[in-house]
Amino acid sequence: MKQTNWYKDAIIYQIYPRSFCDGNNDGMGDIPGIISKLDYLKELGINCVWLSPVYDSPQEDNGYDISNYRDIYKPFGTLDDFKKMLSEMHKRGIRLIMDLVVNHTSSEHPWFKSAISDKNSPYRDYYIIKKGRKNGKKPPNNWSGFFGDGAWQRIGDSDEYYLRLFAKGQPDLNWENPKVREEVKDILRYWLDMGVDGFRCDVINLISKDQRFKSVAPTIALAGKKYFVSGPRLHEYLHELYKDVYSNYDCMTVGETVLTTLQQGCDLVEPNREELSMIFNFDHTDTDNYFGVKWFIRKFKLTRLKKVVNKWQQGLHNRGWNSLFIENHDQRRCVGRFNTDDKEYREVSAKMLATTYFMLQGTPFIYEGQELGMTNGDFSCLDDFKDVETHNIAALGEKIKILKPILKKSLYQCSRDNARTPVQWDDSEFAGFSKVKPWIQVNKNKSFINAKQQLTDDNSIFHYYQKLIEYRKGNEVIKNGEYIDLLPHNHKVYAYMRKLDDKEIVVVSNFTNKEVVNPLRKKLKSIKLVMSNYNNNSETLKPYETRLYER
Ligand code: TEU
Repeated sequence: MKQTNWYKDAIIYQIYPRSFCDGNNDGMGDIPGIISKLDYLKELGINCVWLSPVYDSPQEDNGYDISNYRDIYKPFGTLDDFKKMLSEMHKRGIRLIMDLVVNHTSSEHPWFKSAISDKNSPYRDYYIIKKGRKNGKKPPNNWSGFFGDGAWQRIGDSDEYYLRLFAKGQPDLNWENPKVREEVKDILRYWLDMGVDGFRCDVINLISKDQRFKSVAPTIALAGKKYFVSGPRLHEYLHELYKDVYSNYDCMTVGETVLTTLQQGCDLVEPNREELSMIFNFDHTDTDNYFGVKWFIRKFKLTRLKKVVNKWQQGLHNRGWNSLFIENHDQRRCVGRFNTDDKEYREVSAKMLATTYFMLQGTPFIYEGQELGMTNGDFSCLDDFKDVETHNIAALGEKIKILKPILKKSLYQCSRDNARTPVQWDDSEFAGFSKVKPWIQVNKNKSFINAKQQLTDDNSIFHYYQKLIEYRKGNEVIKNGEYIDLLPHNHKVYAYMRKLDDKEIVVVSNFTNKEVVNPLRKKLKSIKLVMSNYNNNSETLKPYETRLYER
């Protein structure tokens, strides 16, 4: 099948189904709710949706724990609802990529239930089950998981443990077993044959584990990562999926690849290697923390951000394709982050961040609510949080007393639930998300931050995104041009150029809440101003001002 690489022209909107729109008023978002908002998405201008998991699941990790890969979680709807949604999307020129979560299943998946209840089960070897040390009193090694606790779970009171790099209910699959790989391929074909257009591949660079399962010297973050991040057979497995499945469809894949170096990133996306279409790297979201641990908040520094953006923009140019994002369901909201402001300067902050990442090379992703400038949640106690990771970290803080004060502040600021509050459609009691109390609380600022208001306001963040999307479509300079950082050492202003033949695009963004003299004022004299978040073309940049120029 000919690969058209349509994803290079895609603008992808991420839907987190629980929090998007509740069609049947049970307090939880669902597929009928999504269908009711497709015209809204069409109006925004996006042409592809990434749908976070809708598969059947006990929801320990909101669907990233799948118990049936071929059916829909009932509160979200039925397979028929899903098919209707897909065809309604396609009718509107919107493609759909699914979340593919195959590093692990749910512990409620029939494979796992069989694997742990019967030592002779054919599914035993679908998982990674090992004898513990000290007669089973200690886990097989000292690896830690991503959610703040150990990576191994004891099976009952036996001396055996299963590996789970995330929550207890997320046992890792054993990709060494060829049968597991065949199962995954069947799942992929099932959805591709139904008409879906690709996959966002959850923590896909964790699927290959070093088979020696050795302990490591204690570290601050994620003990054992060198044995399970980008493991020895990762590239082989990905190529196998490409060869046996993806190559037969005009589809795309975006790998969620945590802790990836540029070289590893190139190896995953260089087209001739036939692995993935693109990856998400997280270097820019780690610029405001220490040791890659988001809970250890670090003061933002613009030059640090520029450095990692430069690395990936220049490093992948002409080698492989990039993805661009500043929010998702695991990150806090971008307004109020990267030195911006979610109060007085919220609107200009949202527009400035949007312009700054939208003109880079790669496929932009917009997370639900980002196009409205939604803010972090207003949680006031631990019970307000629903996320398994947040509760695990809170428990860890209790256990290791010295962490408690550090964690308390960052828990509220960095909890993933900040991005999971219901999308604010209007100013009614439950923000037009639902008629009943939602599964997680609605932000109070729905009274003035909501889609209904923004659709009627030409100057809104929604309309600003709409213009950026329109500008990007078919623009060869943005798609293929070179990227040049114009002020690599400037701590206040981010300015870059995109250049293709004799055409240029320049973005200038003030990342501070103060006026700053535009350092490029002389150079930009004869260039045309295309878009801005202020009505200002003076030599001074207002707080969080952004300007998009072209020549
Ligand atoms: O996230 C992978 C991942 O590494 C996250 O744990 C991330 O580091 C964390 O959310 C930051 O706090 C993916 C999904 O996006 C996430 O929602 C799932 O919980 C996780 O995989 C397990 O499937």
